[in-house]
Amino acid sequence: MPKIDLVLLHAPSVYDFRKESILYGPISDLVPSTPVFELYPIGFTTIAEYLERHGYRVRIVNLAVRMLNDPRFDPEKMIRSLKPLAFGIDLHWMAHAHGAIEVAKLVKKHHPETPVILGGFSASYFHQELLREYQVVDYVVRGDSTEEPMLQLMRHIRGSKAPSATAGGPPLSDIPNLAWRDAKGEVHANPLSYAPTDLNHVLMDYSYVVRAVARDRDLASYIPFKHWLKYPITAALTCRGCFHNCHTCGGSATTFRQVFARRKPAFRAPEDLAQDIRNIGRFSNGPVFVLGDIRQAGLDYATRFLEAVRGLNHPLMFEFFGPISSQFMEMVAEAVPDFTIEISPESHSEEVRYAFGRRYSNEELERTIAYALEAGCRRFDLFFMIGLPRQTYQSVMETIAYCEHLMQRFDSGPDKRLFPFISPMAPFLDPGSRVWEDPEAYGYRLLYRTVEEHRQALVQPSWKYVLNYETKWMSRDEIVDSTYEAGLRLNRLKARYGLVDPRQAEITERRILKARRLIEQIDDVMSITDGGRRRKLLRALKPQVDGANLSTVCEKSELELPLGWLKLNFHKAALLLAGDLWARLWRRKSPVEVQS
Ligand code: B12
Ligand code: SF4
Repeated sequence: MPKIDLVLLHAPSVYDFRKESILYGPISDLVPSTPVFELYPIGFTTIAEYLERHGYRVRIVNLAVRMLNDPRFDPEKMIRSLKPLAFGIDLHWMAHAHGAIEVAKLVKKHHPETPVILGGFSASYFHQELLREYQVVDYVVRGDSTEEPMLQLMRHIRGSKAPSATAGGPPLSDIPNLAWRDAKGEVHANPLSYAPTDLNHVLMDYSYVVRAVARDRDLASYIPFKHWLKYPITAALTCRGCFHNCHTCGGSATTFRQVFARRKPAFRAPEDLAQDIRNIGRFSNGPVFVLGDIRQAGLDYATRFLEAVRGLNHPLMFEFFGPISSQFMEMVAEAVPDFTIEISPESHSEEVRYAFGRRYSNEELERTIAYALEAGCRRFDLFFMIGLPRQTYQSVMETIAYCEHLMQRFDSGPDKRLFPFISPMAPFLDPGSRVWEDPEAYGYRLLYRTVEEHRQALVQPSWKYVLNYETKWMSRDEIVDSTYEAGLRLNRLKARYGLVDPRQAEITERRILKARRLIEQIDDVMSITDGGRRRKLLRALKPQVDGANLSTVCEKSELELPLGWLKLNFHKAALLLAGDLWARLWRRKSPVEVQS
């Protein structure tokens, strides 16, 4: 088997989550992952595909999902067995501050000479601290587009390992976006000079993953999240960057400009985006989530995209950043009849919504819902959030009352397609967001600032102590209390309006009440000053804590579209693989090798 050049490792949020007793709370209820945040960045697949296209061999190992799915899986043994030229670890989401560093330590323990490369949004933001404070990190590749800088870094690494006669590769100081430590321990950050203005250089259709799974005979390491085989949702990315400036978002226009040197979003050509979706349909019948509002690049872009996907017989999920006109809704419905929509008004209160950075009224929102349902939208998800500027406990409860108003208006008949959800902004306020940079100006108090503080926060016994912020309007206690109370009320409403099965609602209610009791018990234990006793008591709570950790305020299945039994198209995937195998055999016979 040819040698692997790069292994991309995705760590769990907290490395030893299987041993620690942590009440994670509803921090991941509204995304496909569990609180371990086992989903790896889409960028793993684009980096891997780009490097493979240039003659490097890359393997993805989702340690988090393997640890979740198999209690006997030993991540250290796995890391020891891998012998690539370099390891890459994502610190994209700050929630991985613990796991990513612990995995880097394990890599260095077993492969002290092998370079460890970190990348992703949070690594980019904290590159100085990471290289200064953690000797286990050798490089940070900054930016939202690292395929080309990674290629240059791999050339450097391969060159430095080669016998001197053939050594090559650019010097570290020439690699765009790279931050590195020299022999004297000094940290250097090369300019962020690579921020491509389009996404034509990357392939975003998962074909690399399908091929790599067969080649490495290791489906278990490539699975994106725990239940993916049951619910194979995939994503298609319209762009990198954003035109908007929601104040708590670490992926806002301001953050992209300041942290990734991106002046405006880079869009995938609409026809390529449509082709990505068609390619996904070659191996999966599951829904495709079109990430980023397709109207962001203008109506012409959206129209071209809809034209290019016209007739697609595949469930598409669209996210829209604001109200939608009836004409546009009809255009969507006409092009892709099997579509769902999600919008995040964040609060029922227009004052809070405005203070968050979203400027539209409830009237516009309700009109949008009405148009969508009328146009045949299969389902409409509404997302509300807790922990916003100007939001009080009372205001959160009013959001739930507003949800009832919406259910009365749209869900009271047999047609139940409007689904509201609520969750806290957790575990962290985003690094690099406007609020992060100037918390007081927005009424926030930031409790942790450094990677190390976040790393330690993540192993606190309950999510209340993990949260890195509180606001002028709500303390951490109130954020937690309002979350559970809102969860309880919304769950009862959903049962009343027939959006969830009453038996399921009862289970959810019991789980919320249990989580609430546990929070109180943990608070009591935390007030004990004897550290040894405190640890012992917390450990004793672990079985109960584990039982309360999954899907606290709503069931994951509430987010899912009902699918037929055949979600992964094994037949088509096999044909895809056969085609690929044939191409590779043919290439092996060809005298022209791919040059790096
Ligand atoms: C799409 C998206 C998602 C998708 C994930 C899709 C995926 N698998 O990547 C979903 C909806 C599932 C999601 C979930 C979450 N998200 Co999100 N998400 C986004 C969003 C809207 C776009 C991200 C994007 O464009 N990525 C594309 C590009 C930029 O990244 P990429 O291709 O994956 O990776 C490139 C670089 O980042 C880098 N890179 C990444 N990893 C690595 C590793 C190495 C070694 C290297 C060298 C480079 C590298 O190179 C890649 C290729 O060029 C952003 C907001 C925004 N406007 O950016 C928020 C954002 C990234 N998410 C955020 C958060 C907080 C979350 C959650 C923690 C929320 C929650 N509590 O549930 C979860 C985490 C889920 C998990 N890991 O299990 C924050 C992150 C802030 C931070 N610094 O921590 C953001 C910035 C804004 C927000 N609040 O939503 N998210
Ligand atoms: S939350 Fe706002 S700023 Fe962040 S990605 Fe979404 S629309 Fe853009």
